[in-house]
Amino acid sequence: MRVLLINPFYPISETPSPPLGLAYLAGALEEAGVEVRLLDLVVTPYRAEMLAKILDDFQPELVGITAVTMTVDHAMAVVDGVKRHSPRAVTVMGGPHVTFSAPQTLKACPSLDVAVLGEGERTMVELVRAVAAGSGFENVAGIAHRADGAIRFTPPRAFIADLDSLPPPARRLLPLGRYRALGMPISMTTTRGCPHQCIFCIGRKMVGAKVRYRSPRKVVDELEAIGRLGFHQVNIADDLFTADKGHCAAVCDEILRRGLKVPWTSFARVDTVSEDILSKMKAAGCTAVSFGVESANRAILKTIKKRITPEQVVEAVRMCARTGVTPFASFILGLPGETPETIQETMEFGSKLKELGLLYGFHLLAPFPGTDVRERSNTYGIRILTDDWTQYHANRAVTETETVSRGMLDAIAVEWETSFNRYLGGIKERMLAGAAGADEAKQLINLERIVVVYDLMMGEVIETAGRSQADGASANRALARLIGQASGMVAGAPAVIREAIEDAVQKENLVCNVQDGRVEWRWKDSLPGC
Ligand code: B12
Repeated sequence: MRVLLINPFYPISETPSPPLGLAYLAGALEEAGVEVRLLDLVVTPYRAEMLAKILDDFQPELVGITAVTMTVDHAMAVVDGVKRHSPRAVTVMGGPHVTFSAPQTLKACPSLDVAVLGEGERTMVELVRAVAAGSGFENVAGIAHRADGAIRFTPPRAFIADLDSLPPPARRLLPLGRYRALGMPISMTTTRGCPHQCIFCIGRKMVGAKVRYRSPRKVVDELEAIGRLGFHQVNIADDLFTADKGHCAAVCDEILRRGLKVPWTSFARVDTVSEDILSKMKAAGCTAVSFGVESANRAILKTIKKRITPEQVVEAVRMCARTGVTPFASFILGLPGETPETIQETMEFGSKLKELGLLYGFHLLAPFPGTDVRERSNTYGIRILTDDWTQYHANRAVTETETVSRGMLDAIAVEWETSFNRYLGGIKERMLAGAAGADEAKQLINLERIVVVYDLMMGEVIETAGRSQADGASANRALARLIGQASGMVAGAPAVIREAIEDAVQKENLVCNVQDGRVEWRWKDSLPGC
């Protein structure tokens, strides 16, 4: 059996990491003897002909695609493309969006055969077996599918109790080299589950209220392996890495025992950290923790069931400062009960805490399917303005409260983005005047390089400009030629383009092949050792 897994497009501004959920699915499928390929449209441009070629070459019996709310339209378009070209391939969608909107998604996308709800490893293997056996899908738990012209749910599937029983994510199928070239982090998990009930999040419903733990030994085996891949940072993507201090400490102790030096970050709640655990995390390589703070207003914090106080936030930031871990806080504007005054309160809170070393950012409320805030929006006084899922990226308003309009929220988001651009503009001016600090200059150069590498990748510039006749000249000449050709094909200052390409070559993200008298430059996709 052959399965093609697809990651749909979403923009680089969301700092994507290699698709971990799909890698887990691929690992489970391979363990069951299935041949798997993966197409990642976050770092490879989508073209119908390219999809057709993969479908023709690989002939998958089943095609699975993942989606969050903001990517589901793109995912559905790709599913349409798959069905048009390979009508006999069974199409399956999974991930947090379809888990809570299966009937709507199946209705909106007639090319989609099955929606998988929740964790997918076991379900996907059973689906493949059902396809191989030519049986229906009614015995596969945890899905919604089409039967007799209707959409039917099968019984729910229990959460995977023993995470250590899962095969490791098959990362070698992912285009890791492309993510590394873009300077994105790589992610892994140590737990699944979240006991909290925040009304804007589907975490608990998606991964269960009971936290399930992987053994620290297995976690650190994985960290050790991905730590060798040359990513600048590992992101521990658990909903709540610090849910249990015992588990968190055990993972850190194992890292320390092995003497690993891998920089990593994690998500945390301000009420789950202590100075002890932060010190241990710091010693084990943790550079930053991300706290969901959401609001500075007590009444709002209560309504959204966040169950934290502004005092706990201040204390957590202080503890981070004392232990040397960078604290990052994310706020959501437009929550139930939001008024112009509470927005002001939250903004002032953020900027006050900046003095203690806090980095912070804002999102606007996006009421995703499955969240309490969407299901009971009227009770919460939230007006949902659109069901156009492409707008659910949380950077523009899709809701209003009684006193906070869409225009007001959008104006704040625009001002926030403009001030960041002003900040970058300021660095640029100082650089040109020779007065920029080393750190700020490095930040800007990094950002400029990311933009160039991304444009080269998504414009397929390397594939177009990087092919030529070998003329026996040196590798340096081949590189100079590539730089010359690419410079005319992407925006950006020639020096920035040259440095971005040279950097990618030096880090072996961009490699050169000379064969049969032809020079061929290409992005390195899979990385050995994982
Ligand atoms: C780490 C993380 C990130 C990271 C990395 C994301 C990435 N794509 O790698 C960053 C910080 C970049 C990020 C960004 C965003 N994120 Co985020 N993120 C998470 C988090 C905490 C963990 C995700 C993870 O790696 N899980 C571990 C893997 C193993 O699980 P998984 O990916 O869910 O896959 C499993 C199942 O979903 C299922 N499955 C998934 N795909 C498929 C496909 C098929 C065919 C099948 C059968 C099954 C299946 O099987 C997999 C294995 O069990 C989740 C919370 C959560 N509990 O899910 C939020 C979460 C996924 N993010 C969310 C959001 C909203 C975003 C953003 C839109 C942020 C924003 N602007 O608001 C962006 C969008 C980026 C994107 N397209 O993914 C929401 C999604 C809600 C929704 N309905 O859209 C979540 C659920 C959190 C929440 N608020 O409720 N995120």
